[in-house]
Amino acid sequence: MRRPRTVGIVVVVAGLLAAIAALPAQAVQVDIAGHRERVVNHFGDPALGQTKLFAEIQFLDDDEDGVIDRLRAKSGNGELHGVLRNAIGRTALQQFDNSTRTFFDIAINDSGVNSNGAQPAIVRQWSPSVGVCPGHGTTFDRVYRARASRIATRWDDGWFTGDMRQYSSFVLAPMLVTDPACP
Ligand SMILES: [Ca+2]
Repeated sequence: MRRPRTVGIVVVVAGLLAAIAALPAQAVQVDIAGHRERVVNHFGDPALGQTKLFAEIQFLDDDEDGVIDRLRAKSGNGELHGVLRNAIGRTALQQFDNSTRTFFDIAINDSGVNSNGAQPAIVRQWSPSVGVCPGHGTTFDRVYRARASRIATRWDDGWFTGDMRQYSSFVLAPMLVTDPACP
C-alpha cells in the first residue's frame, strides 16, 4: 500500500520541477513605450458613460538579455462605466517614412475583438510582432507608432459610438527585418 503513494509523490515533485524548468524559456520581457490614452464620454457627459482607449508600442525581449528582439503594437478599449459592449477592429504597427513624412503599416491585426456580454466591457488587441534586424538591437534610429482603428462602443442606453481611432506617441526603436535597409 505504501509504494503507490511514494510513486505518486515522486510524480508530483517531478512535475513541479519540470514546470519550474520550463519557466525561464517561456518568459518574455515586455517593455512599454509611447503609451497614450484618452477617456471618451458618452454624448460628452461623463455621467452617461465612459470608456478608456489606449495605444502603445511594446518591446519584446525574448531571451531577457536586455536587447530588444521584436516590436508590436497594442491597443485597448476598456469600460469605466455605462458600456454594454466594446470592440476594436484593427491594430497596426506603423513606421515613419522620412521621405514622404508619413506613417505606413508594417504589421496589421484585422481580426476584430468584441467584449460581447462580458462586464466590465474590456477588449485588447495586439498587432503581429516584427523581429529586429539582426545586429541592430541597440541602435534606436527608427520612428514607430501604434494605430488602432474601427474602435466602437455600445453604451448601456443603446446608443453606438463607432469609427474611433487611437494612436500611441512616436517611439524611437531599432530597425526591423521589414526595413529596406536591413540586409
Ligand atoms: Ca533579447
